[in-house]
Amino acid sequence: NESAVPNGENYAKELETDVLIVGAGFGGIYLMHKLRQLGLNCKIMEAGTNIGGIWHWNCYPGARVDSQIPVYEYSLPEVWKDWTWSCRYPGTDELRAYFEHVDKKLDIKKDCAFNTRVVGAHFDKPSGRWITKTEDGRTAKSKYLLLALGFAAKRHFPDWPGMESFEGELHHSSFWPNEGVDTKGKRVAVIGTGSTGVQIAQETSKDAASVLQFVRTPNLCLPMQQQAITVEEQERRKQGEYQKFFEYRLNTFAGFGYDYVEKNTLEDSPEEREKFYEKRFEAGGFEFWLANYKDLLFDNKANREAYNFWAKKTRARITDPAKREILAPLEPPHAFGTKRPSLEQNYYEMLDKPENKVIDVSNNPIEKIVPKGIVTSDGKLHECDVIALATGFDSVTGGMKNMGLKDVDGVELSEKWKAGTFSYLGMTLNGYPNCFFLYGAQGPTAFSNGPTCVEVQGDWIVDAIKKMRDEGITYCEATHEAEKQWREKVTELSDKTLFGQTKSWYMGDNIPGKFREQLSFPGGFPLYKQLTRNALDRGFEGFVTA
Ligand code: N01
Repeated sequence: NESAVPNGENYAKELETDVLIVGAGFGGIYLMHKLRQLGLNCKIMEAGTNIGGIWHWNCYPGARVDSQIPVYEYSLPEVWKDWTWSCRYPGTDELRAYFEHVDKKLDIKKDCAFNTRVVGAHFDKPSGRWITKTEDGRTAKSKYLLLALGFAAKRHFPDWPGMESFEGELHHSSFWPNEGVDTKGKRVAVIGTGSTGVQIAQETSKDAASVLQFVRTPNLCLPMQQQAITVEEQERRKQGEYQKFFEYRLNTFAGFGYDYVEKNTLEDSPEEREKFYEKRFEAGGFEFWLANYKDLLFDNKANREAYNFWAKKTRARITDPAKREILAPLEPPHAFGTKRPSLEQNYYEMLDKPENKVIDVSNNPIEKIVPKGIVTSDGKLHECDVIALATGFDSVTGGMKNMGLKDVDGVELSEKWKAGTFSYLGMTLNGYPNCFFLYGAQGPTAFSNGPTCVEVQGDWIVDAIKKMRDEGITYCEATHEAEKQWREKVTELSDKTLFGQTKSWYMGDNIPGKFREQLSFPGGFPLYKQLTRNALDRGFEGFVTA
C-alpha cells in the first residue's frame, strides 16, 4: 500500500496549523474534510504510509470487512455518488481503492504527513497551543489536537518465549507483509479466533497443507452470505434510498442498516421464535446479533434461546465430534453476542476437514514457540511452517495510552487511566483542553459501525469547535466531575446488559493486567446523540471554558 503522496511541507521540522489530527483512517479523514469547510487549516499525522487506517495495515489473508455495504462507507454524497462496490462485504484491495477514491474527491493526502508517529503531546498554557512531537524529532503547534487513532491502534503480542527462534514465518495479523506470505502446501498455525483469526484460517485453508486453529474461546460465527452486487442495483438504490439509509443508520442502536425488534424473546411461541431466528440467521451478516429480539443482550434466558439456535445450526455443519465440542459446544462458552461474532463463509466445513486441526488451548495454554512450532502446556509440540498471530489489540484505550499524551499538569494519560478510564462524552478529557478524540474510550466504539460512529462523533466535534469559534472561546476543558458522571453512566448502562459476564476485549480482559471495565458506551446511538447534544445545547455543560 505504497501510493501515498511524498511528504512535502507537512513533513517540516516545525509545523503550525489550526488543527492537528492524528490518524488518517475513516475518523481523521472525516474530521479534516468537515473542519476545512469551517475554513480551518488542518494537517494529519499518520504512522502508516497511506490513508485508510486499519485498512492501510490490514492485509492478512482473507481480510474483508464484515459490515455490509453501504453501511460501511461515508454518508457524504460527494463520495458515494460515483463509487460502486463489487460485493456486499469487500476485501482489503477494494477498501484501499475506496480510500483512493475518497482522496480524489476530498483531496486529503496533500495535508497528510505519512510515516509520522506521534510520541508525545502536551498543552502549552501560555501560548494556548498543543505541542506535538514525532518519533523522528519534529514538532507541531496547533490550536486543537484531534485524536482519530481507531480502536485497534496497539497490537497485542502475547509474551511467549521463543518467538524469534521460530524457523518459519511468524506475523501479527495487522503487520502482515504487503507482498503476502506463501502458504501453499504449508502447515499454517492460526492463533486466535476473533474476526481476524477466522478469516485467516478460512483463506489460507484454500491452499495450505493443513490449518491448525488454536482456540481459547470459540467464536460464535454467523454466516456472511457474501454476494456480488451489480452496478445497476447500486445506481438504483442511490436514487433516494441511500440518503434515507444513511439517516436511518444514525438512529439504530449500533449504527447499522437494521435494529433490534420491539419484542422480547419469550413473547413469541417456540415456533414463531424458530421462524424469526431462521430468517435473521439466513439473512446473514449481523442480523442475528443486531436485529434480534430486544432482550438478547439483557436477559440470560432470552440469550440462551438464541445460543441454542446458533449451536443447532452450527453443530450440524461439523461431523468430527471432538471438533464440534470445541467449536460449538452444547453449553455456551459465553452469552451470544457479548463477544464479537465473526462472519464466516465456510469456516466450519473447512475446519472439519481431516487434514485441519482444532486445538483447544482453554485449559492447555500455549507455553512457548520453538524453532519447529508451538508448544502447549501438556508438552506437545504442534509443528508448523507459518504462524499467524491473530491475537488482537490492546483495544479501545491502548493507542491513546501509548503516545505520550500529557495533561496540563504533566501527568501521562497512561497514568490517569491506570485504574479506570475517565472521559467526558467519550470524546474529551479533563486536563486536555481543546483536545477531542473519536472512536475510542467510552464512545459507542465497540458496539458500533465505524463509519457511523466517526460521523456522529465527528459532527459533534466540528460543532463544538464551531461553537467555540462563534462564541470567542479559546479554552474548553471537561471537568473531572463530568468525567466521573460519564463513567457512572457507562457503567450503569453496562450493568444492565450481559457484557460484564463475559471475558472479552470489550471489557479489557484480553490484555493481562488491564483494568477490567466497560470500555465503550453501551447505550446505542439514539441515547448517545441525545446526551452529547445536550452538553452542547446547554452551553458546554460539563466543561470549563474561557
Ligand atoms: O482480535 P480479537 P481480532 N492464547 O481480540 C486469542 C475488528 N475486526 O483481531 O477470545 C491463545 O477479537 C483470543 O482468545 P480469547 C472486530 O471488531 C473487524 O480478531 O481472548 N489465544 C481471541 O480469540 C474485532 O472484534 C474485522 O480467549 C489468544 C483472539 O486471540 C476486532 O477487530 C476483521 C491469546 C483475538 O481476537 C479485533 O479482532 C478483523 C493467547 N495468549 C477485525 N491471546 C472485519 O470487519 C489472545 N488470544 C472483518
